[in-house]
Amino acid sequence: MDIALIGNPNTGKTSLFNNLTGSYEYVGNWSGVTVEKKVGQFKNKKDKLIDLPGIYSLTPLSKDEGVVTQFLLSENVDKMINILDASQLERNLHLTIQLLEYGKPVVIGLNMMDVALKRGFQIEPNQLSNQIGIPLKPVIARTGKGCDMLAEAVTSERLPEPNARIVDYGKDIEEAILRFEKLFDNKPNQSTRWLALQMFEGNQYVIKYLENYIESEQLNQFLLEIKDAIKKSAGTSIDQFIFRKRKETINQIMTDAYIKREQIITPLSEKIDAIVTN
Ligand code: GDP
Ligand code: K
Ligand code: MG
Repeated sequence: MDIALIGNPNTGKTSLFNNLTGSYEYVGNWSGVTVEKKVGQFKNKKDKLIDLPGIYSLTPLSKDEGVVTQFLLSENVDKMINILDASQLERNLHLTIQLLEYGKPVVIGLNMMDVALKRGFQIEPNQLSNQIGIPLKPVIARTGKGCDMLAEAVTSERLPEPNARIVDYGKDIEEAILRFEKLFDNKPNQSTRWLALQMFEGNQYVIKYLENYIESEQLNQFLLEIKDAIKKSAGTSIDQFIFRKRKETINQIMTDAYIKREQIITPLSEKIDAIVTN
């Protein structure tokens, strides 16, 4: 199976990649750009791990976001590991939501657990996993702690379908997504919900891709109408509106499963051993 490793910059992707794969890896560039591509083999020798550039969101601002979007549009990925920095969870979850919307099975590697615990964050991995609705394993990629559990979770045969509707974007957008689905004669491989939301955000790679399926004039008209509707009803641009809706969902997740400053001082190593198992 092809498993992709995706996360924000500096979340420990390289450290995790090295921990999950054996020594074998090949290095090249992603097609058309000078961005390094790394593919390694899991220690089980059956599954492949594909390293992607670190990004905060899929909507392309630079070639790195472009590489990840193009990858999701063109390559056949079976599963994904979304690596998160546990000490920067709020910021990291914006990408997670976009991956859930993509619809392929995702497992979260909650990294930097030592940093988060040292800063006094109280984290409930199981509750966080339930809130987000997908498997989650706490890890410390720098030392390798928890990495075997993560490998086992992601390479196991059956993974739950992620909840692509984790964010309810409200009447205007939800109805537009339904109308969007009717514009296709032939359905693409990717989730139309994901394609619609990426298009609404202005992901140029997705818009270009959609022109293979829908006439660009019809696509532009459709896009203008929904942008207008959001401007009228919410007074903001559609990308800001989408960002805000995701933020509301993230805030809810954070309230229920995260950050409560700890009152009792337990030694750090004991806290880590209680939460991150080998
Ligand atoms: P990338 O930019 O996402 O590939 O992240 P790297 O693997 O290069 O890691 C960035 C920095 O964080 C490096 O200095 C790592 O040694 C460090 N790092 C990675 N994982 C952990 C972790 O779980 N805990 C701590 N304390 N540091 C980590
Ligand atoms: K780095
Ligand atoms: Mg790296």
